[in-house]
Amino acid sequence: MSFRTTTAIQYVEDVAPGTGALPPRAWYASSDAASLSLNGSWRFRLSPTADAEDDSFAEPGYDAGDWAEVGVPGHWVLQGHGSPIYTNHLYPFPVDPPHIPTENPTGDHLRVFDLPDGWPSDGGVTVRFDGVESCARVWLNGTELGEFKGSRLPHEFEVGHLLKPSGNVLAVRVHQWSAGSYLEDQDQWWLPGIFRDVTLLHRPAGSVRDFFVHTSYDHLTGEGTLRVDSDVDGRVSVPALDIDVATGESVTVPVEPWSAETPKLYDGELVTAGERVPLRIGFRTVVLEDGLIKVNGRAILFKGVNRHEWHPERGRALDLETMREDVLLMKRHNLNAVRTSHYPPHPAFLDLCDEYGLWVIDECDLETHGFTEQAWRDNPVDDDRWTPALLDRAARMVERDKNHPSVVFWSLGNEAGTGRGLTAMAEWIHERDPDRLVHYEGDWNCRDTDVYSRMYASHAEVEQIGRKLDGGTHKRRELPLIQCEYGHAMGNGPGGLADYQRLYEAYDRLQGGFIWEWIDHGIKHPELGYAYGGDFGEELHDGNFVCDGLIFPDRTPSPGLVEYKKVIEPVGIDGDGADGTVRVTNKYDFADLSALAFEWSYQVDGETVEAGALSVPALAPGESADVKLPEPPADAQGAETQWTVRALLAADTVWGPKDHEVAWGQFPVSARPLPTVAATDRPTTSDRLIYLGPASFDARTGALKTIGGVEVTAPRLDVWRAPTDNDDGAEWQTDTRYGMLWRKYGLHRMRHRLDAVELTDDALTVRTRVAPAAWEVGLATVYRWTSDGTRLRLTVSVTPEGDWTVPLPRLGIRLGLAQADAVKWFGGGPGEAYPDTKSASMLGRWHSTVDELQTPYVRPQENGARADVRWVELGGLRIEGDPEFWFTARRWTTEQLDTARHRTDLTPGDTVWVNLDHGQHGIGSQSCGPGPLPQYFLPAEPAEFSFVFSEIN
Ligand code: IPT
Repeated sequence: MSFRTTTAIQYVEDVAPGTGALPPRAWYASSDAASLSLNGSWRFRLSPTADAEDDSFAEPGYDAGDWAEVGVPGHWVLQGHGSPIYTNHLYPFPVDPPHIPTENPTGDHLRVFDLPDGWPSDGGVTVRFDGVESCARVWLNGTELGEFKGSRLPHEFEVGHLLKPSGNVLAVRVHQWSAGSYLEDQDQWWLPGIFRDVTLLHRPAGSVRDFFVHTSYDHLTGEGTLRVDSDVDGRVSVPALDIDVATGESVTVPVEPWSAETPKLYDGELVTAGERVPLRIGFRTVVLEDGLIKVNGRAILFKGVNRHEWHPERGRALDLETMREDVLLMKRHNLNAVRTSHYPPHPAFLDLCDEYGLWVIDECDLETHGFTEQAWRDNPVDDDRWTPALLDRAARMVERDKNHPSVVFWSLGNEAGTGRGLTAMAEWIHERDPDRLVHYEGDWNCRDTDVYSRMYASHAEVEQIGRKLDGGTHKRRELPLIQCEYGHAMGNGPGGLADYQRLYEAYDRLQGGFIWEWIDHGIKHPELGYAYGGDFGEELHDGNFVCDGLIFPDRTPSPGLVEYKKVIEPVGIDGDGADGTVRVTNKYDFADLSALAFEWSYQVDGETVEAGALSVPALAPGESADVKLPEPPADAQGAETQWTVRALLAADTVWGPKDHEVAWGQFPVSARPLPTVAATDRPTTSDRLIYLGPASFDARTGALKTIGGVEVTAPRLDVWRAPTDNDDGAEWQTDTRYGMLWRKYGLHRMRHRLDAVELTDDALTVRTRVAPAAWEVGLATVYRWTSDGTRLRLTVSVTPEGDWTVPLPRLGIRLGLAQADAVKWFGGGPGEAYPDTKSASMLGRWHSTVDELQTPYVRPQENGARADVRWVELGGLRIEGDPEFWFTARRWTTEQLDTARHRTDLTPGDTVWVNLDHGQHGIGSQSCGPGPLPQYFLPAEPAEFSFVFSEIN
């Protein structure tokens, strides 16, 4: 005897995509057909299993008065019902496809609505769900419409025959887990709910059902061809082009082409007997030719990013303004491409990409990454039973998004291994839309794809591929490379972007890449600030691996985005300060430089003394020109001088205001005079103190106590930094995870042995050995203090002892100041920089505060260093470096920073801790990809560096 009544919920575990839905079609907003948004507050009831409740709630007259309410679009786990779960690739349930756990949070949603006055009575009506995670069963007025899976894809049902003028009851039962969950193992939060719009669409008699706008652009003739196929006949007009043709008919006229840089859209209209549909038409041709991805005859270079949909309070339920914010931020940071990792985005996002100009890789809602744990056994993409579901997903993406000029690639999905199902998807897509290319990274033989795509390949391998020395199948050798993911923006980083960009620009075969990823998926949390994996008591989770974006959860740009903006700037500005010329290179693929205004300025010790306009020809893409700079202002004796040349928007554009900075370059004229201090003062002792110039020291330890009236916690050698996510590295990278090795070798618990305090005629010298317990390695460290009576110079000499097998995190001194707030410096800024993340560090005079110097990484870690600092003033001291140094100041110690899990764990103390570093280890990308390149390592080597301290009044 069987007690489990499975029939009612069989669909949940059915590998089939669903039943009852209409065939997929283009997503558009009609000009004249009525529609009714069903977004808003819905009645909601959460059950622990799929079959805990019967379906009587769908019957008209059901009293849901005591149910809770949730907002649609939304995720119930972000609205007080249950909790989110974060796993990277592990399925948070036993892997036994297509079965899912008995514990299957199920949300019954109810919405009662009236038709607005004047709602037409002719034709049909559909209800469209733009996104429901992960499986839904739908009823209208007690009649079941069907069920579906495919969370980030639209599903539409015919409902005209069921509608009443008032009191309509739309009932939706949503299951968190379903067979579909096996296909949706993307690295992100599991967030059930009706998270995109629900809309009622009137379909007048004779209305368009589906249409396909085909455009192309012939770069030789300058003509565009348009043909709109529609399954209901009608006419197509484009007034600006004098086009008025029947559907199905081709027309060729001179046009301005569409590109991400010049997103020319023509407004048109498709008119059938029953409906008018606005069209936004972009003419462009995407081909693979000569082994290159070409648009409108030119090879393009992707300067892209992977974008998940994210909002810190609403999860993947994004409003239009948030989507626009993403696009504007991307445009303002010189990005030209988005991969919609790892599912089709809200369709309005693609409208924005068309309008503002971004190349799009539109990715299907498919990932089966968790099967990697069982060597891909039972992988649904290699099991024919699942193929209909895969094809359904491919069709729902392509049909929905096919009319967007911004979409140049269809991507089959992400991290799904290999298999016949993927081949079937690729074949169907190629057949349905031969005018776009197909992407999938998991296919290193490029069996199904039109591009060789990789993720996190090292610089060396990328270069090999660029040089066509990588081998591979015959087909692959004929294809260009893109890195669909690289530069892992988790925490501090990613490092090494400039080095990748140099390769992308050097080799034709390399057509750029997409940083992983756009935004940290932190969830706003009352106690933790932003929550990440594990903060909701998940049984399995991957911690802060979900916070790996170029922008913070609140969408403030992180230093990684500022760095990327500089690295991918579309204008090269290189100069020679000595001969006063600047070489300007147009790195756009399509646009000339006429939209930009150039400006020169001249700095003396970082301060701008003169500035003016620089006239630069409107260079065509790829062209360079040498432009003469004006005569430099009268020589500033004994000062460091330089030119800065900036490219700014010449006028307001749709994405940025006039004077928005697009690119810049700096070139030195005269070098910095290094600070000197004549060692004329003689150390004296009295009581328990030693005096030298403005300073006092502890006579027994030689520790600095005061500089003039400023109390100082004595500087000591410091080699420790709170490991970044990239220092720690991903768990699967076992060999060179320095975050772990540094801890193993005790660099976070160095002891300072005092060997000697020596007074001589002109110096106080303190000899020490800095070393960790348990190990024989150490750093013999000598502090030598001299003074000319007003200024105090410290020279630190470091000699490594023993066999150092790891680089140092940092090398410098740390001191404490009793009081400090405002900070002024001459050096790199305004933001943070590290050896391999300092392209955007601009040499100048900057000011900030100790609090503002902190970079708010969601998981606290080393941050906030300023590079190439000549001098800094804070806490009543001026500190000059010989040579330039890295400056960091914070209200907590490195040790406190290291133990904090969230920003809210950091409590400001009384002391401001200041690190003055001679060196920093690079950042790299090892939280998922390669570590720093060798040239950014900080090896344990003999070093000597000095600082000059003086009191400022
Ligand atoms: C890669 C995934 O494609 C992406 O979704 C994300 O998880 C990223 O890693 C890391 O944040 S897969 C990786 C194992 C190479």
